[in-house]
Amino acid sequence: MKLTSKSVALIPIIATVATAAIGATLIAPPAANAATTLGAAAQQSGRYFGTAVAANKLGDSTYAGILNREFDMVTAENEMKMDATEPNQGQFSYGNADRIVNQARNQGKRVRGHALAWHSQQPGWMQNMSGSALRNAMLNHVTQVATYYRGKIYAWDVVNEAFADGSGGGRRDSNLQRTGNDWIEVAFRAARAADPNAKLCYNDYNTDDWSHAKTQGVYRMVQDFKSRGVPIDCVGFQSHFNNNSPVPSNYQTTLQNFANLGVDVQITELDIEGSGSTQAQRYQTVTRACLAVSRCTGITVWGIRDSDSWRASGTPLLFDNSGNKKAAYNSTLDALNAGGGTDPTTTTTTTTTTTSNDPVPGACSASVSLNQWNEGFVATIKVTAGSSALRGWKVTTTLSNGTVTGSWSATRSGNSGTVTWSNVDYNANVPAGGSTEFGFQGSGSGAGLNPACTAS
Ligand code: 9MR
Repeated sequence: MKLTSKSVALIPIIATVATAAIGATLIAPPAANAATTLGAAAQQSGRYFGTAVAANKLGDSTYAGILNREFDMVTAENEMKMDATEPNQGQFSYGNADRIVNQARNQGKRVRGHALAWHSQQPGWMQNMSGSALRNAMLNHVTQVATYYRGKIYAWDVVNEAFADGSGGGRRDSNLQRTGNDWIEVAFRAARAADPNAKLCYNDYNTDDWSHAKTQGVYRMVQDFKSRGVPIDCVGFQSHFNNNSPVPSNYQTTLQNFANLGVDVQITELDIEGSGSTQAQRYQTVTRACLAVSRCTGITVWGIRDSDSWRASGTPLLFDNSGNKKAAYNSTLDALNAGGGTDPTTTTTTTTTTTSNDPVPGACSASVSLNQWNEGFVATIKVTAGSSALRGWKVTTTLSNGTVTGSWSATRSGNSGTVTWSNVDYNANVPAGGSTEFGFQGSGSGAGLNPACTAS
């Protein structure tokens, strides 16, 4: 029997078998009991539906009412950016970000962190920095903020908007970029060390059209990171659309091609200027594209009511200024309730680690992953238990021509020559065969660290 998508939709039980057999992509029929909120509707296919939140609006009862009812993921619109969290160098300020994080978590919602490193919205003290001072300041910022929120963040936008617009497909010029092309991967490694369980994303705009040079540039970077074991888990597509920057016809292809690299994809800042059925249709197109890509794990809109938007005059959101649901809300909800097809993606993950000694029963081994630039380095040390669990561990490293300037997830003795590291409370216990990581940054050379581990 030859199945058309129309006949399959009418006989869903057979459709499951047919999908497996012919590898087709099908949209499932609407659920019998359709969900009535965006979050609940997205959860039916294991996805989330989130919004950007502003701390100073949490006291607005209309705003908070919609937030609590509709969304199951939250992004701080500005409160976790570098200027907000480190207004003076070395002085961290988490008050407004905490209000958003605590409100979300108290309501059972998850949090996307936005953003650890960005050329924009840097605090004044950072804007004037360069070279290794800036590199170290950036890394310290990533480490401190990700450590502070460890365990509370579903996914971090580790680096935001690092690629240039236009035809070249290369990096954007910025003070961070001028510290060396490896600044992005170094930031990702520092974020991984600080919060090993958060998904780590690269986030950008104008990367929705597969044929654009910028999209291709980001794609090549993610491909390179995956092939070299740089810890990246996801790519965020901001997806700010209007008539000058419409939803491209190949949007789903873009999401799928990135997913095929072995990363999750997320729509992170969705808004679509317009009104009525045209806007509703476009929201539905975007929602369906995510649902059709199994590794598209969720959608976040960039605000709640039109009046909350960074471009309010374009009425780009799902609720009007009074908090009423718009046609775009209904079309989005319907698309979520209709569920998603599946894609034939297979996942491969490549991790490159230099192992310096193999674990033996009851003992441990340590290996190093080093990022060296002209004047400094970041080292991530992986501690792996042998065939017995560890209750504590010590690692020694050798720094012949370098000095430690900062570290995370270990207690340190010394800062050059032979440096001894021992576990902190939360990473003392390592199950048999399991591993944990700590890291440090330094000036000079990190060559020849030669880490050695002993159980303690
Ligand atoms: O919505 C944010 C707005 O309130 C800020 O003034 C602006 C400052 O840069 O940032 C807006 O959010 C941006 C996001 O952080 C990154 N992608 C583009 C978003 C819209 O400009």
